[in-house]
Amino acid sequence: MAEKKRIILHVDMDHFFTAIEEREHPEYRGKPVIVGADPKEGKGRGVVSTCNYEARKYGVRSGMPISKAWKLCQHAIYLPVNYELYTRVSERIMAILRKYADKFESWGIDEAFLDVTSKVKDYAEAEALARQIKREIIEKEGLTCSIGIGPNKLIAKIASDYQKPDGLTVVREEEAEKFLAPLPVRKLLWVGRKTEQKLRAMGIKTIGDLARRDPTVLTETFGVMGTQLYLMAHGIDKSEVEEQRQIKSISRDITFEEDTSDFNLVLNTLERLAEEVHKDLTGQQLYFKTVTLRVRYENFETHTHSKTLPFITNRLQDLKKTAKELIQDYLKPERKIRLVGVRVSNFVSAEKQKPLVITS
Ligand code: TTP
Ligand code: MG
Repeated sequence: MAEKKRIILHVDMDHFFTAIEEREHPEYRGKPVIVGADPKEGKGRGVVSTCNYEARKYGVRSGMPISKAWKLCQHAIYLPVNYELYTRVSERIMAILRKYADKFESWGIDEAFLDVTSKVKDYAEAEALARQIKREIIEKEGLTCSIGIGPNKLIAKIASDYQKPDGLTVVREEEAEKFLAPLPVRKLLWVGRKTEQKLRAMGIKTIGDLARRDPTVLTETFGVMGTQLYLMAHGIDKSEVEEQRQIKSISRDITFEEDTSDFNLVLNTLERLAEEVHKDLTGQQLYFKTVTLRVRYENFETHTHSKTLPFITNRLQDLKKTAKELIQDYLKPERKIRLVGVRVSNFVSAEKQKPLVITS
């Protein structure tokens, strides 16, 4: 007997941080809300983490300098990032989602893939299941999400983004190519700006344009990624929904809305990311030895650079200092930065290692 076709759901919470803030403060509803760095009357450093859909009407976006958001929408409600609260809500939502799946994979703070193949008989049942999930999240957490249903992770992820907020999009295997065809190539998960430009120069704007190309030409131009792009354009993705193993690392990164050579902005953002990683770390009672910095330049060239400390620590100042040391070589006036990230790893649990822990 042929193996049963997979049915995958991708769940993505709507404007997650701001939706939680609106839930906690109903008086914010209907007004533009922005979570991120302090705008300081337009002089603020740092970036927008996210904003609600009212703020998006003014052109505000994730990763934008907060000073630019201030120019676009001064009357918005500006709030600091309350990562502890968002993480708690995220954990509860993941627990709700996990029980609906054969295999479950969380993806960042507000997204997850669910393989529901054995739980449903067909797409109609999968759709009913998705409605039930949406209902449970509304009832228990008062938050909306968007869900995509498809034959693999790629289609499910693109489908969840298709109608937002509070969306539900079902794409059966036989509809996949038609669904993808009119969408811009950017929607294929890892097509960045540079690849997009290259494709555009070849006259390829939509996923359909890409699907019609000769795969050998794509491979000649893009190497292995060319084959990958061709398969994705045809809606093919064999990757499995992978259950999580033990936490090996904690990381945060941010893509700037516009590539930047403003090093104050980069350093300030790096500090904020370190603070977020640190909160998570203390929440999980972990101590680290290794810090890894990630920098992506405007041409998508990505560098990671690690340093392993000679001691274990959970101190924010160790994390900040190491991350700042690691970034120095990458701050070049002629090279704009697109993304910056920080990761800690090489963990020792606090409980096991109490006597060794350095605290002050
Ligand atoms: P997203 O799912 O990308 O965004 P969102 O949930 O705010 O909005 P949407 O309705 O379009 O899904 O990211 C989830 C959360 O991660 C978001 O609420 C804030 C945070 N985030 C950052 O801190 N920095 C970023 O650059 C991005 C993209 C998100
Ligand atoms: Mg989201």
